[in-house]
Amino acid sequence: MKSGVKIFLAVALIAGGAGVSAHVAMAHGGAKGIVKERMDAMGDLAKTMKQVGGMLRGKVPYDPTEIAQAAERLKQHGGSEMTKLFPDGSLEAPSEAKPEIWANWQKFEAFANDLSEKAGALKAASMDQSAVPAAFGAVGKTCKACHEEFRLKKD
Ligand code: ASC
Repeated sequence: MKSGVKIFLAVALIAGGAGVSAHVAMAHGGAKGIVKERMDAMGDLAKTMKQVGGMLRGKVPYDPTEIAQAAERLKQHGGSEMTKLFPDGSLEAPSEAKPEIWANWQKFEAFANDLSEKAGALKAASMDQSAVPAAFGAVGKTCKACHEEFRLKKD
């Protein structure tokens, strides 16, 4: 690869990463305690999703080992690791959690479990490049479904 192209790609990668961090820092500014912990966890999920998404879109070199590691990371965030970050009524600003979470706890729990399950399936698919996009899409669908139901709309 020509060095100019390399530099361009490096700058684009850093700028992309900084964009995610800046967005997360803005949305999560001033968060404390458990609200900060879960916003940080969501930020790590977003970053990990973007890392894999970047590979699938050819923005970052494709690496099945990194996809497997990312999938494991996504999986670890799900299930009880996710639900324990939502103690009853923890809604302090700048939380974007809806009170419906606690009124529909089983449904919320099911989404959290689904994250681990779909991420586990992505890990299992990671060595079969043709299976990765659908498995990755299923993880993203889980993120989206839970956000649509249980996260406040951003303006
Ligand atoms: C992300 C992110 C989300 C989900 C969602 C998937 O990377 O920040 O909220 O994926 O967009 O559809």
